[in-house]
Amino acid sequence: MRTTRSTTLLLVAATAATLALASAPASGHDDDRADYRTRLDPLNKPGSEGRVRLRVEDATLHVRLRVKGLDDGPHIAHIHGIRQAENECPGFDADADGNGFVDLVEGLPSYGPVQRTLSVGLDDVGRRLRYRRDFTALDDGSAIAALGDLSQYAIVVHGVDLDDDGVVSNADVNGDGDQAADNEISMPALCGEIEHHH
Ligand SMILES: [Ca+2]
Ligand SMILES: [Ca+2]
Ligand SMILES: [Ca+2]
Ligand SMILES: [Cu+2]
Repeated sequence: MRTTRSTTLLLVAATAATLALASAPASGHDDDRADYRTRLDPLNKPGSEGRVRLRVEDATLHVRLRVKGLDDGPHIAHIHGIRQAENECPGFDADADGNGFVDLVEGLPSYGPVQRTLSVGLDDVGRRLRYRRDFTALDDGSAIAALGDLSQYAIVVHGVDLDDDGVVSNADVNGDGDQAADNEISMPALCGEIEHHH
């Protein structure tokens, strides 16, 4: 189990532009406050729903996330995207292998790589999520300000029970060694495009 989880975390993390641990000190003087919100819509988990509110204040990102209708098990959440790129939630035309699920990799052209992980490892577990968290850096160590306008990004909540055992845990449901198409932990459950909230 430990090995499986570690492998999965690496897979998810590998979608980030960089894993650099060295962090540049926050350099901005961004004293503006900007509010955003997202409605999360089901991608591979029908019946799920969620809302995220985000506020960028000075150099801090405040996040309030609520999701319900999930399968039991761990749910990783990310801000995905690239500045000035296509930062959208995929439709089912993104299901390139036709297996009925838009997996993490198939969705990347739409929502882009991971910029900020909102979850705490695999500790956000259960059928519903509810948390408030503050962040002062992106996953690559850059200041939050490097994201720019958050309406260029999307939020993805991962974790779908694919083998119907009632829990998100299997990183390779078909047992073929490929941990993308049928990975319960990285499988996107919901996605929402971030919008300004005035
Ligand atoms: Ca697929
Ligand atoms: Ca399962
Ligand atoms: Ca597989
Ligand atoms: Cu993600």
